[in-house]
Amino acid sequence: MRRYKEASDFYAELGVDTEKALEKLKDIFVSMHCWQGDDVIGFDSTGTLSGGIQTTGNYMGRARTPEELMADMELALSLIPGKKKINVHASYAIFQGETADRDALRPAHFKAWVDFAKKKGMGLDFNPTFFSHEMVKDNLTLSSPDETVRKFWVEHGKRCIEISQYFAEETGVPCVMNIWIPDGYKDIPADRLGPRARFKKSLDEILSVNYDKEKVFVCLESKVFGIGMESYTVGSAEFCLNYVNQKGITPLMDNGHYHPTEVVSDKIAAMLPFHEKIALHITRGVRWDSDHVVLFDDETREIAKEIVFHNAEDRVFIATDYFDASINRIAAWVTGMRSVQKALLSALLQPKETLGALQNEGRFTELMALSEEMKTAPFGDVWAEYLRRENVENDYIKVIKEYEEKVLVKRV
Ligand code: RNT
Ligand code: ZN
Repeated sequence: MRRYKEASDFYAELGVDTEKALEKLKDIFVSMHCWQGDDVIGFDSTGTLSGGIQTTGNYMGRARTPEELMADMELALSLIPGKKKINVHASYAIFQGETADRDALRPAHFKAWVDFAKKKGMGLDFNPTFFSHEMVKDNLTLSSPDETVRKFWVEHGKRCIEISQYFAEETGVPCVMNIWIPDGYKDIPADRLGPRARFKKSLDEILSVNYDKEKVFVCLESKVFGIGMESYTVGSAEFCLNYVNQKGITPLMDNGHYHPTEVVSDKIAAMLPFHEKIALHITRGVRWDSDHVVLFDDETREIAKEIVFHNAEDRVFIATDYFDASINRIAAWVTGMRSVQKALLSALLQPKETLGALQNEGRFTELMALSEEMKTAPFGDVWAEYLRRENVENDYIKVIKEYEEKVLVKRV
């Protein structure tokens, strides 16, 4: 409390109201991905992850059942302040008795997720799963030249729109449904246009179903390459951006999906003038799209700054997307989610008017100096106050370690 008071005075001198910042922060939704808890395995397949993405490590305690995954998520959510949503993949369907293939999924297969979300008072986001399945043929799904394969995945996409609308209706919170396909080629293709033409046709077919655009926000996520698909990606940045523009759906940018010196923080302000809503997957790539746990690092802070400085908190769907199997998975969730929230708070505590004026007046020396000063401002004291007000334990490692010793060790 005393430290918060001092920090608050420090920020007030710069014209920043810490109370206003905390008020705003607690209303910004961050969607927590379910797939950190079980290394992206899900419940409907044989257990091998495909699609050019990879988890590494075998820390003990991977969630193996819906019950285990939900229990772990529940603990993680209790250690994360603010407003949250839960982000589910289609491969996490929960079957009671009879199973259904991806092209036959129904809302009933996700009722347990709805019950879980309702219990937590949270909304749900959704993702069709176009990987880890025998109908992925030669690394292709919606862009496959094999009509049986392509049609199977189109049907999967349609099923997922229905499930997304069910999520929105049941929880009362709009559902963000993100389409990402792994499709690509390891080596130089002879035809780069054919797969993209088929992908476009498939997306058109999926989007031909009737759905409530106030309740379901369909997104398209681009990518630059995947493991084993280094030479060509069907859903490249240009393809996806053109497609979402033409169809009026929502673009999704994953900050692991661009060339190493391109940054999503810069792209946000290039998208906002053209889109009412944009969506983000926040991740941390180390040397490649490695999906390390998100940290409170420069790029995460810069992304948050772009959202907050343009008052776009309601226009940007923020979600996490990473998977680390080499550390405690619950801690991975909490560290990553809190890092996003810390970045948002740090942006809310910037003297944005002053910084903006310095830019417009061409006073770049002072702009640089003040931006640097802000990095050592007493941010941590305001964050600690936020956790206190949200009734969230600061020392989450202690809580998670206890759970590890009591629950996770038994999962062998
Ligand atoms: C893959 C994409 C995609 C996945 C999830 C599991 O590179 O980022 O969003 O991580 O769908
Ligand atoms: Zn992603």
